Amino acid sequence: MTKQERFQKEFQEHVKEGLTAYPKYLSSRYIYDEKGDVLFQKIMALPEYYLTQAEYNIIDQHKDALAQIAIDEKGIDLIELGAGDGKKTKVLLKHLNDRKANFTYIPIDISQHSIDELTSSIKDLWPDMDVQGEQGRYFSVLDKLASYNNRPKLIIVLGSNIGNLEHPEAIKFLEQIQNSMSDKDYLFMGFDQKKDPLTIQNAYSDETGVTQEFNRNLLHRINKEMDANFPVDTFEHWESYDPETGTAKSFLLATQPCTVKINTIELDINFDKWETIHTEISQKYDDRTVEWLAQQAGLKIKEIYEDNDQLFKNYLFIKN
Ligand code: AVI
Repeated sequence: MTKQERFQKEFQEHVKEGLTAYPKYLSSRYIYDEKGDVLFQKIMALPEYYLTQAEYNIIDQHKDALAQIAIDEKGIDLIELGAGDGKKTKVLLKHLNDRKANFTYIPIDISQHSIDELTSSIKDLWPDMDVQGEQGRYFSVLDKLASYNNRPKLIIVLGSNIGNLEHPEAIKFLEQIQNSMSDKDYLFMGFDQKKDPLTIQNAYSDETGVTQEFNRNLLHRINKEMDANFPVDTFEHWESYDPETGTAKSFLLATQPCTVKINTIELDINFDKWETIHTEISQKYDDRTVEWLAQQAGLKIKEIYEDNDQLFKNYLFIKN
C-alpha cells in the first residue's frame, strides 16, 4: 500500500467512526490539503489571529539567546517539526547566519511541497546554509530524530500546534520528543496562553469568514475524496471558548436537517437541525499547566519567553 493509499484508508475509517458517533466529530488533522494549507496561511495573516505575530515578536526579541545555544555548543542540529513556510524561523536562521553559528537546519513537514518551497527559498536567501528537509508525519519522523545524535539538537515546534491535541495526546507527543532527546538537547515550543476570552473568541471566528471556510474544508474534502454530497453551505462554523479549562472548540453546525450520502464508504448520515460536528480544539495554557505537561513527559522548563502584549509564550525545555 502506498503512503497515499494508507492515508485515504485512515481518513475513511476516521470519517466512519466520527460521523456515526454521538455527538459527531471529525479531526482537524484532515483539514490540511492544498486548499486547507492556503486557508491556514490566510488565517495567519488575519489581524484577529494574534498568535503568529506574537510568536514572531518572541523569536525576534530572543533570537540572540537561542543563537547563543548554537555558539556555546559549538554547533547544533536545528530541527523544526511542522515547519510550514518557515516565516518565523527565518528570523532565527538569519541571526544564526549573521553570528556565523555552526548549524544544520532540518525542517520536517507533512507536506513535501512545503519542504521543497522552504528549502529553495532558504537557498535563495543564504546559498551556503546547510538545509536538510525531511517529509513525514510528526510521530513517525520523531523516531528518526534519535539518530541525529552526533551533536546537540535544538528542536523547535512553533505556532501552538500542540494546542490541537487533548492533554493525554499532548503528553504523548512531548514524551516522544523527550525520548529522542539526549541530555544536551533543547526543545523550544510555542504555547498560546489563556487571556481575555473575547480575544480568543475573535481569533477563531473572524468576520471575513476565512476560519469558517477552513473548518468547512473538512466537508469539501469528504465530498471530493469519498464521493459524498455534504451541502457544505448548510454547515456553519461555531466557536466556543471555555475560560476555565482553556479549551477553544470548533464546530460545524447543521442549520437545516439533511441526509448525506458518502458513497465510497457506503454510509448515509442523518443530521438534525442544529446538530454539531466537533472538529477541533485549540487549547490555551498557563505556566502551571505547561509545567504539569512537561513533568508528565519527563521534561523540565529551562526558560520562558513572552511577547510584548503578553498573549503567547515559548518555553525552552530540557530533559528532566
Ligand atoms: C494549527 N493550529 C495551531 C491552529 C490553531 O490555532 O488551533 C489552527 C486553527 N484553527 C482555526 N484557526 C487556526
